[in-house]
Amino acid sequence: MDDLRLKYIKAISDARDENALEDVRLAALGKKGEVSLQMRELGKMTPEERKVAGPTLNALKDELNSALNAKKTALADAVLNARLETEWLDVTLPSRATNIGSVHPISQVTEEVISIFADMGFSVAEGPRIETDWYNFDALNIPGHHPARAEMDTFYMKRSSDDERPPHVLRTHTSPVQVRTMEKSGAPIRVICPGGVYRADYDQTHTPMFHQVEGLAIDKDLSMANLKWVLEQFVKIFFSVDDVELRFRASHFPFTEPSAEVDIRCSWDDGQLKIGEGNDWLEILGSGMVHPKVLSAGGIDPNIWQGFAFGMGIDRIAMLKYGIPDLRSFFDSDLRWLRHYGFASLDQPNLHAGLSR
Ligand code: 2U9
Repeated sequence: MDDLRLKYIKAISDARDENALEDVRLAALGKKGEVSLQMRELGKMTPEERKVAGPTLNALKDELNSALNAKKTALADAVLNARLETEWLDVTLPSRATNIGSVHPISQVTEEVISIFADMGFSVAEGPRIETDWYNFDALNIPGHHPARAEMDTFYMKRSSDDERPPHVLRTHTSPVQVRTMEKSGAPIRVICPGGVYRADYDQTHTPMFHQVEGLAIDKDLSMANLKWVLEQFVKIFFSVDDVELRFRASHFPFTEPSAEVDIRCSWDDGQLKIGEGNDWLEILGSGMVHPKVLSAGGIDPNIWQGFAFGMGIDRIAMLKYGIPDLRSFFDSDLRWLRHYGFASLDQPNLHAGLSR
């Protein structure tokens, strides 16, 4: 037993790595290991012999196990120490330059608009950019022969030649999202719908894709007065002015009756726009009371419910607020432009910290 002990204690101490140590363990304590075989011999002994040999063998087994564990830890420490001596890092070196992206003004302004209307109880809805002609036109009281359809310079999707159904369209406004909201949730409603829209038009002030935010409020007793208050709040907070005068000009949209275009008082001095003062007017919104036919199309009873709607161009109000001169530059993906007009990702708008930098 003493020989066995000396042999394995030495083998453990001599083991150079984990594999060698495992071989020693198997040779001593594995199923066919020498110590394990000795344990098996206990059964053949007389009770007296077993009384002496049993505890001695168990003690040997325990001692070898402890020695194996201690050696295992020592080997792992040695490996780690070797690594620590060869691998090192100079934490005082300057870090590599990283390219930090910026938030596009359209995303920034969309978030600003959302946070202002959210504060007034409006939620946000989104919908598909490829729409049926029913959601984009018919449900909004724009029938097939209506001049608004032609005026909107619609992009039509392609159907196969034997398909008689009317083609899908790229939505020309976000209004279909409000129709879908009416169908889905019914009245009352407070919702705004921001997103990209498409019209086949390209010049200094038009791009074939641009962004709108439209709002819809439906309830039993809403009027133009509520519309005016909501828009006044919006303009004041968005442009950070204490007071601003709104001018409602009678207009016509198929989906609202009556309809009004909304101008805000402003001045243009030395090409510098000031909101809320001066003798000029700036058109920023279209609005009106939702047409009864549109309520019906959305499954809402116009004899019980009524409400207001409005729409504005996000790109346009972004240009006005941040002094961006050219609409088309929004969509050029010019890195220098994005760095100049973009916003820091941690500078997201919230009403309490102030909307902008
Ligand atoms: C439903 C009912 C009514 C949305 C409205 C306008 C007036 C409007 C333009 C502003 C500038 C579009 O970006 S722009 O070219 N929009 O003038 N939009 S009322 O009316 C709706 C929408 C949906 C169900």
